[in-house]
Amino acid sequence: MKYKAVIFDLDGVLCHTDHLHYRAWKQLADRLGIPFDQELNNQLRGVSRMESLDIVLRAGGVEADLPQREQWAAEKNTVYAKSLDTLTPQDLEPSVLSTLQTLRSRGLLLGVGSSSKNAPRILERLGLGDFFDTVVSGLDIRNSKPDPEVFLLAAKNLGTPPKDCLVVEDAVAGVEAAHRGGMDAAAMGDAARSGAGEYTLNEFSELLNITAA
Ligand code: B16
Ligand code: MG
Repeated sequence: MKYKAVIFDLDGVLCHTDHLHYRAWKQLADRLGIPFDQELNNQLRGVSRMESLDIVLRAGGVEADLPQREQWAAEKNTVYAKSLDTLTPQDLEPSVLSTLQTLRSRGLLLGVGSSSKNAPRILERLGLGDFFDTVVSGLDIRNSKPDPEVFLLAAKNLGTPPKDCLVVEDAVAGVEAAHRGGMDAAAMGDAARSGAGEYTLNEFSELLNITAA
């Protein structure tokens, strides 16, 4: 097989919480008088919470010191984290679960590499709390995508050299992180529309063909 392990991004790949991020950022931006739309929300994909806040503030021409920025980031996260209570295993698409199960049955190691500090909780809510061989989240890293740290740590935990890992990503920053870590990437969503990655996935189950080669 071409790969020994597959490392999945979480938001935009295994599940879709963009609308929840959007609502939480919009609520903060509205309060601060900063125009916030889907285009700006797209720029926050795969980017850490504090870096996301800085992008929003820059777009609105707002400057603030670190304590104030930390308070705003926490405010956004309170709204976002509360909204995660609405997630259930039904939010995991059946084709995603069956593809993951088939990949595992073929002997591939499966990991998650997410910038989100909420990743363990999201996986728990989706019923995937114990599924993956490793979960590396925003809680475990210092540098967020496009830095390769999240994927390199996942590969290390899996005991698999980067060249034998395939990363699945929806963010251009995430595909760049995979490449900087020496890994191939399969792109979905926004990253696919940008033409990033060695492969483009129209359907999640197409991973079965890519990894079988
Ligand atoms: P949190 P991923 C990323 O998750 C999201 O795409 C990004 O929009 C978010 O800002 C980031 O997590 C941090 O999330 O505030 O929950 O720590 O796509 O890398 O799974
Ligand atoms: Mg993502």
